Amino acid sequence: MEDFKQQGIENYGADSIQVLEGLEAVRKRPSMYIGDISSRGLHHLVNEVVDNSIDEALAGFCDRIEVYINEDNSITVSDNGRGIPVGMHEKEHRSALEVVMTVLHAGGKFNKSSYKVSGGLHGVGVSCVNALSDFTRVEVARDGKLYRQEYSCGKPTTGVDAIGDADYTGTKVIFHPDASIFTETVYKYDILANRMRELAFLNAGITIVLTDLRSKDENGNYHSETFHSDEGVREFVKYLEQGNTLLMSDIIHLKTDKYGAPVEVAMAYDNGFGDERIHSYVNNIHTQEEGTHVAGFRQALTRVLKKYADDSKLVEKAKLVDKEGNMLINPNDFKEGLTAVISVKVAEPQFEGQTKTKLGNSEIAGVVNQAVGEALTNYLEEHPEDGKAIIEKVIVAAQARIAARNARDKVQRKNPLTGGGLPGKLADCKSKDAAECELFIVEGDSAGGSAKDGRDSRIQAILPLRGKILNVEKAMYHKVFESETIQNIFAALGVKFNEDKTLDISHLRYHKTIIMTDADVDGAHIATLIMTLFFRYMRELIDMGCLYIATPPLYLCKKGDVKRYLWTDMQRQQFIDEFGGGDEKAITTQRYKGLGEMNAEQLWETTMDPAHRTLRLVTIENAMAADHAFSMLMGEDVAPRREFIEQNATYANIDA
Ligand code: 0RA
Repeated sequence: MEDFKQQGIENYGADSIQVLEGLEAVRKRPSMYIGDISSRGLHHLVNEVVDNSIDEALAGFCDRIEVYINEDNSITVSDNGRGIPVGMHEKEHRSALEVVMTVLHAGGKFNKSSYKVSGGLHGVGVSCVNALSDFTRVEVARDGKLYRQEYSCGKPTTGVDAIGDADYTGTKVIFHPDASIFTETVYKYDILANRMRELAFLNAGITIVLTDLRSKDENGNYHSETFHSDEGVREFVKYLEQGNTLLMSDIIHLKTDKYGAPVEVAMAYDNGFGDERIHSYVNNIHTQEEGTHVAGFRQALTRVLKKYADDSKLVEKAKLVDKEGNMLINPNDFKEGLTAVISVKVAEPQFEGQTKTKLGNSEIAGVVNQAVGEALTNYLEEHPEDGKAIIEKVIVAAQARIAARNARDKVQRKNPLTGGGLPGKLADCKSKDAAECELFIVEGDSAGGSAKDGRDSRIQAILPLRGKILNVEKAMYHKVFESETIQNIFAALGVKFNEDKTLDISHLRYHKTIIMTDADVDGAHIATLIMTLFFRYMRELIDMGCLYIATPPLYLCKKGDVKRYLWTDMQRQQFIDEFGGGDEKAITTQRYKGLGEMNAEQLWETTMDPAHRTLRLVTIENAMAADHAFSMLMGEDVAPRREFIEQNATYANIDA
């Protein structure tokens, strides 16, 4: 009781913390609380706990958070904050710690930080995590003592026990997700690392350490990374631009709350020609569907750059004006090569849209517009060389847009002689029901031939590609539309591009596009080029789950009458053990170097037959990670690419 009064918590009054719902409700309908019970939900549990520590940090009482993936796939999150209060809760007649851990939505009512992460997306609090864990232990170091309580499925199994002394403060939560609830119970390091990295960029000054205790490397060390940013979202943009060449001397960065809400924005132009990459956040939540904060950013960007371009007279010189003297520049011309991170804190965020990740608060548009307008104007004044470089880039973008319109018109004009504009190389399927149709994009003409002969021609279409396709990460927008290979892909799919670059998929011809390349480094590279094309130009199709990668086998192993297609070296070793008594020479192995070595029947059996094949769905778990990966893999700088490939050496192994 004393405890709360000292902390000023009495303001909330005993009534404000009510038993709203039992945790049984959470166990009955977990998806309602954490989105889903698959991998996403599993990882969401960690975010939910870390968010509480971040809130404590934002309140100014914590600067270090440690996250461990334990050997049994339980998770430990500890922080050096004040520690969850353990004193008696007046109305509930039990420890505040127990209330926070076992009552839905109770946590938020205690901790008075105004921009709570936990007000956001799922924001259900640590009690939800407790409900969905078959074991939870909380340790609180506070007032010189260490307290501990344990739970099972959200129910306390011990009291709040003082178990020792502590000369520090903080909270440690250990939870083990309940396998009877989750369909996936193995944590993926990378998913957690991406989120921790993002949180470190978004909350400058906090150190987050992630350690995987499940396995050691050859030196006996656990895999561990420390995420910390002194420069906040400025460093975030630096990270996203790694591998690209910046067009300007510095990254534009602003951080202010003088317009009514805390706003932090960083932005830079690079010399690439892809569309803008804007990563936006509200209270640390990634706003995938954007919203008023992004709208405000765009308004300011267009307004300030338009004025600057006008004043510079560069546009006139480039003859990009009509008869009335109006600039032939449109807002999209400011998007090319732009990378920006927008982070705002909103006291009562309204989230809208399909995935509830679109900020609706109208006042925030003005806040961001003013903040960015002022900072950008000042920056351009102080860095006229950068201003000039940006405007020149915008001019090139406008010229490219006009060139692209011509190229696109050419592509999109229907040609009745070739079946309504379909590419001649396409072996189309008979069905016209897009929902059941599949397009195989196949590397090489010879593999294309086998695929064509082996397919189910009712629903499977084949588009063979010759050689490499254009790297759209480096190519100018209109070059993309001038590339015959890419024209063929767009035309076969039936997609079009509007004047504002948005994608029109109303005439999409296949709901599945399957990339089928050789299982070697070149094949992996071609697959990456095609994925880059989809990521930068047809992102919606990835989001809709329309893009797949075929997995052709690496080996055909035989022993007598037994014949098996095998995909990994481990499978081959098993075959050797099982049928050759461990002797490699006792079996025959055919190693498929390329798709072309398989005949039509083999290709159908192993790779194309919907009843037996394995397709890998291409997803974007995390737009930030994908953005970074594509810049690194496909950008101009060789050094980070080499480093990246060395660290993620799975491609190299394919050819081993
Ligand atoms: C309620 C009140 C106070 C702090 C916290 C909760 C708190 C919760 C979590 C969860 C993870 N780490 C945490 N750290 C703190 C304020 C306590 C005070 O005023 O001393």
